[in-house]
Amino acid sequence: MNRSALITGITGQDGAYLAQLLLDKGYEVFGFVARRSSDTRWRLRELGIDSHVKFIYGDLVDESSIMRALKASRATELYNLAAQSFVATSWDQPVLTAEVDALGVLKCLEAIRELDTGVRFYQASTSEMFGLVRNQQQDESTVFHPRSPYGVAKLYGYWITVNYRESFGLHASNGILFNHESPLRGLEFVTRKVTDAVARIKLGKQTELRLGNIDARRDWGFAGDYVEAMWLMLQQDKSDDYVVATGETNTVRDMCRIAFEHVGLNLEDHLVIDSKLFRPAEVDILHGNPAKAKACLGWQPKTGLPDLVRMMVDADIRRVKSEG
Ligand code: NAP
Ligand code: F7E
Repeated sequence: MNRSALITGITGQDGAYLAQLLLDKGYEVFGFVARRSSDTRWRLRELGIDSHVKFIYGDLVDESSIMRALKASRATELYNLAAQSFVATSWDQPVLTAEVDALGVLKCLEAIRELDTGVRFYQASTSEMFGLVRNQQQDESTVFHPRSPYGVAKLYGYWITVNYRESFGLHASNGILFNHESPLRGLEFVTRKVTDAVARIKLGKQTELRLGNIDARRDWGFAGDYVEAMWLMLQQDKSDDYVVATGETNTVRDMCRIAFEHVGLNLEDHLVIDSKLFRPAEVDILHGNPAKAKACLGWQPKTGLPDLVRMMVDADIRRVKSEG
């Protein structure tokens, strides 16, 4: 059977790795891309797959463009990864965040309902929905309490996906993914900000690293491992919701230490705490329990935090060196 997938957010970190995974599996891959005034395809080029993806222009705020993309691609699977995904920005642009991260999901589901082609749907839900956590380790039954406009918008996306599954029998699944990183991570997120800074400090191009709350704890995994879980969810007979995490939690400080030690530097010699980088409300700790994904999908993470951080530092050293 010919399999084709439409990926929104294909120019982002996860979109690039997912496209690579699906191309390797023989899928025809369509990328739903927003028109931007500058180039956004560097990740696809880094993976060497830019010319293998078929691009369709559209925007999640424009339902007609989603409908057209679904028709043109004849996709059997739709992965909705597009989002305003930076938590800090969601306080500055809360309405945009809701338009894209909440209503954008509804628009995808409405297009699927209207076209009635049986396309399977993946929604990129997030551990940010747990926010002010109620359980020591969070799983699919943990109560949600989002702490940012991003988390609140994503919670709508989560529930509308559940609702359309229950109301209309759509094959629609939520992946509740904990933080996942890679050399393709955006520079605004803390891990990549740190690994880029470590590379620049090591190569004499920067002296300090300014951070906010380094006591926050996250359950960090490798994006390349996590996209496999997304695909597995859509291969199940029944759609469902799954936590995807490593089951380990570390502080931002721990993560920094690994990065600095990898190149023989001392974190304390370069770290500056900047109060402007603290958030109006913080998610202090995230610690996932991926037992259901393991039992039902046979998924488990392959990459631990130390290997992930070293991989990112090495990639950033190569990049900074190539800048000359
Ligand atoms: P990312 O690197 O920030 O990528 C976001 C993607 O969304 C980009 O391709 C961006 O396009 C696209 N996009 C933004 N607004 C759009 C719009 N209005 N219409 C169409 N496309 C739009 O994010 P990521 O880390 O790959 O994450 C993928 C998804 O998983 C997101 O939904 C995120 O919220 C969610 N998530 C991420 C994590 C994580 O730790 N990475 C954890 C849980 C959930 P441009 O490149 O053109 O801006
Ligand atoms: O922050 C702290 C910050 O921006 C992690 C997104 O992919 O994962 C991501 O959201 C922690 C926070 O990721 C800086 O306060 C300290 O406690 O890397 P981050 P995030 O907010 O956890 C979830 C699961 C998603 O769904 C999101 O889309 O690090 N922190 N100092 C800092 N964070 C940043 N960015 N920059 C700092 O200077």
